[in-house]
Amino acid sequence: MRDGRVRQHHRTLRLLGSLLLVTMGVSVTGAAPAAQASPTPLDRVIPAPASAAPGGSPYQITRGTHIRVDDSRETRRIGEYLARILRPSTGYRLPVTAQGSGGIRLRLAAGPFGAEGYRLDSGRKGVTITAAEPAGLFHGVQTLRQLLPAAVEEDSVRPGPWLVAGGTVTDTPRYGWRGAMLDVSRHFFTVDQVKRYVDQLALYKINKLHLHLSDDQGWRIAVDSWPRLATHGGSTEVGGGPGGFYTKADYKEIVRYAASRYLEVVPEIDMPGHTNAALASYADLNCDGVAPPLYTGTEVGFSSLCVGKEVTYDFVEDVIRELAALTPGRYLHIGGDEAHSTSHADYVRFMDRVQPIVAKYGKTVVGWHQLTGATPSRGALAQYWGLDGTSAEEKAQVVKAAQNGTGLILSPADRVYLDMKYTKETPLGLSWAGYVEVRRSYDWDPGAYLPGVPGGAVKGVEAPMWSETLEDSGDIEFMAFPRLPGVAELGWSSAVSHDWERYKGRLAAQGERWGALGVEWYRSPQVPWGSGGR
Ligand code: TNX
Repeated sequence: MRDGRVRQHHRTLRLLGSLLLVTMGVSVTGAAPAAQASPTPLDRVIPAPASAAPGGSPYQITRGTHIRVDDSRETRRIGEYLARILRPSTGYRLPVTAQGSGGIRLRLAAGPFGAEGYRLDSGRKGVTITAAEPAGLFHGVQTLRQLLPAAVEEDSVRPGPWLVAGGTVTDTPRYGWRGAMLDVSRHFFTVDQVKRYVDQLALYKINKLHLHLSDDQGWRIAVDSWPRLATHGGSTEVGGGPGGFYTKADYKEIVRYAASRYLEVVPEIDMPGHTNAALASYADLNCDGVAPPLYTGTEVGFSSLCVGKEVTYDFVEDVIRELAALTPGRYLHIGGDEAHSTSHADYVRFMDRVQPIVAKYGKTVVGWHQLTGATPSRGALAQYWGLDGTSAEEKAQVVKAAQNGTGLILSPADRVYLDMKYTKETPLGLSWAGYVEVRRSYDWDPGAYLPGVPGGAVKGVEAPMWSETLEDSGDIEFMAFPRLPGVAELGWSSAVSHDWERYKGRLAAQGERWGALGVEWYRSPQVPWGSGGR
């Protein structure tokens, strides 16, 4: 799979794409005035807000603008975060202060906003974002960002003007789970690479970062009671590179950074299959007592923990205890997919033993939807990754679990697997679930996806990024953009606002923002990029 020439070709394509953009940029700037004619309309945001009522004069950020915050530490922190985005491109000081009037104001107040909603009021004197919780303020700040010209994301001074259209946005999410998964096992990604992705996710109001921390090719988290998991099990990756792992301090730093962007980290230890890296690290974990070699290929389904051995559960409990202690979030994902080397009886027995261990350490179980073939514990969530072609029997099993109280996270592979190729020509990614162009990824309704599932059982959506073919941030971005914003919109925006024709215009306008942020993206021919979406 690692074909040097293919990769080289891909990099050349990306480079050519960027050059083309630069050239286009030059000619456009030559022809048109630099200043934006009119401010971005209030509803030109991704995810689409619940309501946008334009009216009144716009607000203009100027040299004299202050960012006003109330006394809470978190509000101040969000104010500083906004200031750090706005200062380099505006060149203004934008002090974050509790005094004064007008300007940009962040305000916590009781109201019908829920845990993540907000209201944004914009007029001649200022922009006020009001929310009941800091997460709502933070999401409101992302809306404000998108209402400003894309150049606001640049890291050097631009001319502006920095206008925000007048009116009111009132917004609250459809689902509480709007996730993105990153597979750091097949290829390892550094703390900085993960942070970079977190920043991109935050722009679209994603609120869960699911880290796939272990698989056949690599164990990526330090476990004190089983140190060889990381030092040996983490020492390679797909293609034979050096791999790597997160120390506990690294992992805490990821959790802290994600929390500062209002994302909750959901760690996954995949078991009983996808465990070759662990089995290679400790001979004792194998039924035959022999450690297999490390694995750097891309096959799946060949490894299994030894369900009949007691040491397996000592191991699982140690890992879960240490990981739970590092994780402030509510969830612990135990994988459970593609356990093709585990008999059904063993799989059920294993899940019956392991789920109570997760509860013992205060966490809620999440598993891939194969968990519904065992007995999901009370409150467990199942992550559905089937596709149109999944058998009726398998779908019925998931629907039945949902009817019996298991919550669902929807990650249909032929819609939201960000590692699927866009077309047969795009260089990165796999295609076992088909080619997934931007429209296909966006054009479905999570609420109606699995007939028979009670409405309340759908907890949200998640976009997994498996990394068999992905090696660096550019690769991640090329696969995430432009599909990820669509998944974010499916998770946030109500079904009534769903409309591909209008969405693709809003999406087109994001291209300029990614350009300013230095984010790679696939210039899908389905999206009218050139027009800027206007
Ligand atoms: C299936 S989806 C897998 C992963 C692969 C992925 C590649 C799932 C729960 N398992 O092991 O990385 O396909 O697309």
